[in-house]
Amino acid sequence: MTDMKRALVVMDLSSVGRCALSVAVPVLSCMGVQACALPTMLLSAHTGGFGQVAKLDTSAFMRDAMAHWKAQQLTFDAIYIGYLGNAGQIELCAQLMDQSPDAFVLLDPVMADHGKLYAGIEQSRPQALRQLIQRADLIVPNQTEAQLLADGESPEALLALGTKAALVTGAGDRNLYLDQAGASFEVPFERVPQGYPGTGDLFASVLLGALMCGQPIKEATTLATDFVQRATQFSYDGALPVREGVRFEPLLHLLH
Ligand code: PXL
Repeated sequence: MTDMKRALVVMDLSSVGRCALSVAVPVLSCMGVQACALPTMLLSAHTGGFGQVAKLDTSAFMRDAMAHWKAQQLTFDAIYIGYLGNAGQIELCAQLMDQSPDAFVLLDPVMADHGKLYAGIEQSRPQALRQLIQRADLIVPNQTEAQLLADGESPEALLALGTKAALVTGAGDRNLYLDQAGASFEVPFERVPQGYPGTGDLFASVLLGALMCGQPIKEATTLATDFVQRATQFSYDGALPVREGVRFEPLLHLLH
């Protein structure tokens, strides 16, 4: 039996609030993918709603981990990049791609939502991320991130940045896919009246899990869209505090 596929998941570990690694690792595990976590930051909670959080930048650890994997010739089937602790980690991500040249690269350019950059993300981030976008197989910006990256132009402008494909989440009430081969489709969804932190992480994690299990992009997008819709509805119906994120744990079995 060949070993299960493994994904390197490069994003923060936030203790409270259900985002980033706290979402990606359980989702990928549940879907039968080995999730190898590389934390870019340690935080006591995500940055949207818990005041002044405790933070540790783990860039030095990232470098040591990468050197270890290089020495051991460890590579990954996919590299999933999300929230980065600082712009310097962009270069580390480029080196990770060099170390696993055959990896499928999923880049979530996490930096903004609802029309503005997240607290602590520098203005130059959209420009700086272009270095990774040109090497990505798939990027999954939300509407705000797509506009920042494409300078307000239409989603097609994202492809000009060199990524093989782009999936813009929450473009109106639909998720919109387009790729260099000229394919495109939309998956509509119904928004609950409340936005939750971590929904982008949940979406991208389910999407990657499905792709790594061999599902075609349209099926994978539909699965991820439906799962996020269901989880947000579940959280909304339960009147859960928004800053706690989406309560996906009781629904994980649906991905198994
Ligand atoms: O879900 C995106 C995200 C990831 N990581 C951290 C965040 C956010 C969004 O606010 O604060 C630390």
